[in-house]
Amino acid sequence: MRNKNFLPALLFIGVVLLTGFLFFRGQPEVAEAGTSQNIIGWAWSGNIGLVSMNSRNCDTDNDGKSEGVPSSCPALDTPIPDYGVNIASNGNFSGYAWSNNIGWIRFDPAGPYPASPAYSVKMDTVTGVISGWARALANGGGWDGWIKLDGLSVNASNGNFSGYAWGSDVIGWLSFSGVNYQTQTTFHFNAAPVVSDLSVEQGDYCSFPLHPILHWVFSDADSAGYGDYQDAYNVQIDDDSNVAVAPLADTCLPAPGTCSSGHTASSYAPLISFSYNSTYYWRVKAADNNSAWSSWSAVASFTTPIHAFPDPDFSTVSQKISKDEFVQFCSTLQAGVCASNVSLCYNSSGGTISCSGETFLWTFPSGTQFSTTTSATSENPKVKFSSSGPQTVSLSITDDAGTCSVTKNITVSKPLPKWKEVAP
Ligand SMILES: [Ca+2]
Ligand SMILES: [Ca+2]
Ligand SMILES: [Ca+2]
Repeated sequence: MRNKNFLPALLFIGVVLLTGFLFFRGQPEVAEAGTSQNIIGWAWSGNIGLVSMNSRNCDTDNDGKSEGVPSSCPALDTPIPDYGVNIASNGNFSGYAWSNNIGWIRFDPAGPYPASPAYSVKMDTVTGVISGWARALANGGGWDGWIKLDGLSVNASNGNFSGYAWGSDVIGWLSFSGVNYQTQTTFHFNAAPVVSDLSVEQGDYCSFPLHPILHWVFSDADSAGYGDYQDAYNVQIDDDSNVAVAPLADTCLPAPGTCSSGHTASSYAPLISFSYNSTYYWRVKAADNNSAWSSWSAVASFTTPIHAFPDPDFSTVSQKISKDEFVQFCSTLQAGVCASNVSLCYNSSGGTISCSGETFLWTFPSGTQFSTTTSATSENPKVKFSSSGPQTVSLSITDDAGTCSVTKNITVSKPLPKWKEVAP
């Protein structure tokens, strides 16, 4: 500990006299009760002695009266106001500590601040490192009362403070951990989330281009009890396994993209154009609502279907379809029966080919009769409707990439007359 502080001795004495008056009389408004503040214990300075961080140091049963111990506390049953220093969930300090020598020390004093940083005391909620300014309220008469908290931190595993603050010549070095004193907090340190179980949903590629949907599982030790949830994510996709370098897509570019708050979905549908029969690689990381990021997941991969899905369609040979009359349905080119490939399938080169030879399944209204040579699994069935009016007909085609279907409404007319009436 340095001792270079006799210069302002007169001021120091004045402060002591002033705070003797202040002690438990001119107390500032204390926003929170001592029990609701999460810092307790003592700090110590060679110049001003012990600094109490919470009224519970001397009033352990919180009945507003001192227990009289330890010896730095007011005598037994001396009234004690509720006070204390608190760390909010965002790391900002508030509240007051008490020194028998210099009175109240406020941990969220208003600026302007005497030097950088330009803020009152706060803690990094991940590292526990403390920075910013506190201020002794007895400042004045040439003493600014500022205390710079720099080189001070909280051990996230046990809440113990360590290190020093510098409080000008009056206070000197203020230590938060020593043989006979310790400042500590019950502040809950945020746990970083974890992403796992990456999966890809390939879905239906009949109507839309390739649109794999990427899924992951977000977990956070603080979900239970503290309600943590995913608030941002970053997905990178690439066509080589080195996803980190020059990815095809990065959801946080242009910034901030999905790295900004409010991105709670644990799935993502990439907007890039995928190719068939190709392998893609991806990884994801996510942040909780306290802005703590997970590590990147391991790189996962998926392969797109070997080619585009079938594009089924059909027509009828005759324009007019009548009840109880056979009508030829056409899906593929068949010599002497159907004139063209109405349905189209695809090969691995991306070209269109006939669907002939793939798996066909037709659905006609009940009561529809097939010709003797065709059935519901024919490429080009010939059928006779048993009802007139609008009828629903569907065709699905399955190839080695997938299954797609088409449904159309057919209008079936009343039966044709069996004979023409001829005038006698
Ligand atoms: Ca008490
Ligand atoms: Ca968390
Ligand atoms: Ca790459």
